Amino acid sequence: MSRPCAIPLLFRSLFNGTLQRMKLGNRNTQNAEVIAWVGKVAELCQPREIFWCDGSTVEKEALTAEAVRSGVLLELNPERLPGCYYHRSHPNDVARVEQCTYVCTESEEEAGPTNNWAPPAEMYRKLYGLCAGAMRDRVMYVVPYLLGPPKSPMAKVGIELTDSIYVVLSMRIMTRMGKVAYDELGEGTDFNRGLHTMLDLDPERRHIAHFPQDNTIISVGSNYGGNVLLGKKCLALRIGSWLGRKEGWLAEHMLILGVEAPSGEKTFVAAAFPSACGKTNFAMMQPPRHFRGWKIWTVGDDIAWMKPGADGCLYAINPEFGYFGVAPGTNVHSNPNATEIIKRDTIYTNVALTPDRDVWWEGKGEDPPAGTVDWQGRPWKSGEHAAQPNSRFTAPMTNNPMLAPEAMDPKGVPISAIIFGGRRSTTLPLVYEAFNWVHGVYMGATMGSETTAAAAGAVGHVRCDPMAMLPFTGYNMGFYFRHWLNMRKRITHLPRIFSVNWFRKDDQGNFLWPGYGENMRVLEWIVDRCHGRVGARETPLGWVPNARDFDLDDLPGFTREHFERVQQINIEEWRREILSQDELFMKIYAFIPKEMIFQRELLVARL
Ligand code: SAT
Ligand code: MN
Repeated sequence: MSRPCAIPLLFRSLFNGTLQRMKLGNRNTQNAEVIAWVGKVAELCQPREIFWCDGSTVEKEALTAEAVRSGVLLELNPERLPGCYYHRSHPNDVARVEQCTYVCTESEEEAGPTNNWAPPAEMYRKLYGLCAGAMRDRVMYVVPYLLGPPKSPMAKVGIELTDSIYVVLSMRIMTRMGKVAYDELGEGTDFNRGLHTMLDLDPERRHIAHFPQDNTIISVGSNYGGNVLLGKKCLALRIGSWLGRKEGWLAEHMLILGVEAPSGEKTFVAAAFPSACGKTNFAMMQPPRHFRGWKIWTVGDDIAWMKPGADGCLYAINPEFGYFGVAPGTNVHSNPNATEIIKRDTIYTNVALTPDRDVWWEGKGEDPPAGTVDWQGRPWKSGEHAAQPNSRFTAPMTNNPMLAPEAMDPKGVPISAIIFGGRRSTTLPLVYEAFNWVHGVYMGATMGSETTAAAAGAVGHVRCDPMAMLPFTGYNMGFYFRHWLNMRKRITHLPRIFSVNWFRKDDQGNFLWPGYGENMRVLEWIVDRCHGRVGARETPLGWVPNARDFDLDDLPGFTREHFERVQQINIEEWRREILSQDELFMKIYAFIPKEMIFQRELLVARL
């Protein structure tokens, strides 16, 4: 840094002035509701100070300096990784914790059988008890943020109160944080109230509780991204899906990308894959050389808010402003764009650290240099994880050279295709297309995926993860399917719906499809289908590409036979697949729309 002393001094003056500024009313907002609520929470949590964030660069520098001073962040090698910082979380706090995540609706039925439910009054009582005096020796930061582009009819304001400086700096990357949110809110009272305190990171006291009826979130006892960056999974998906049902739109665990053809034609698609199944890679894909003149534009890599427009199309915005991506496996082959994006202004969490203050993870490419320490700060030993499998980078989307200009458009982008995908080593072909919307909803509702390190628990077993939303639907999953079915009536130009699987393997465990940039070939077929330019063959599952139509040129070693194998439909495997859907269907049987049952019967009959 060019002025090593200036920042801490500035920081001290900012902090010393805080209480005084509070009294003077300099809170960056005059919104009475916000001020009253912050006062109420301060009374409960008893912070040493209150810091009202404005999102400015000066503030970022001051907070970063404080985070470094207090050991929360370590500055990385400024020549190689300018503006980048390193963070280690507590080893017991490295992923989302679904068993500690609650949806507190008035009735248990509203939360439904796939969510942990508790009565709101009971949960408030318990969490207020845990929060009482919890910030006594800490600063409480007031973090205003906007989800979605300013002036978008779909944008929403949230305010997170947190005692974690790591959360503040991460929220500043992940959302439009600061004054912009107050400007959007004005005198209004419609904002999400988020309260986060780390407590002592005791997993026994960890709770991530949602109160959809009050547009409120309380998260205690964690400092891991998905549990504490309340704009992300908590507001943008769990509360978002609840609001979406109420207001006639969809909050989905989907990337959004634009495909630009050599003709200049741009087609936007949204794709739902579960956590750590390649959404970020797909959203930033670089087409292989064979696709000269084609471009992929990223709108978002994790969350889509989609609403029917006046013209009858389905429009999507990315509510986020940054990427919270899985580090392991990120390299110039899997995601060349990301390797550029994360070279500056990035916070790394739980990756390994090299002696020259660079970062390392499994699948980065080269071997780690001698003296590398692992994510827990211990000398790394070969054969052990250097980076935690769910280690992450947090980087601003404005670093992305392929950021779609439309990502800033308040009206969003029109969606031509919706893609559902999972991580499946068997059964699921590379690509097929639904016969119609209702069939597509059934496909999404019954998708299964092998579990990953993004959530605490065993990895690698197949579980039903409808629309990749099992951990994120903030209400009854049966009602959620009904809402998807009902959307059909509100959209004149329905997107086509596809299923993809990049992860199918042969009996020896080798991947049958090269994946990564080559997924462009699948995308080309999908885009051509959307524009009615290519035919397809009917199968029991849906429409599949005619082998002659699927672009395999310039893909050495991959023949038509390989394509047939990755597309193969094995009737026995599919019978087992349908039986495995019982696990979810039985659980939500009382609420499941009958269309889902009929679709299943039709599939059985076709098989
Ligand atoms: O940890 S997050 O929930 O933010 C990321 C993910 O699991 O999708
Ligand atoms: Mn995600």
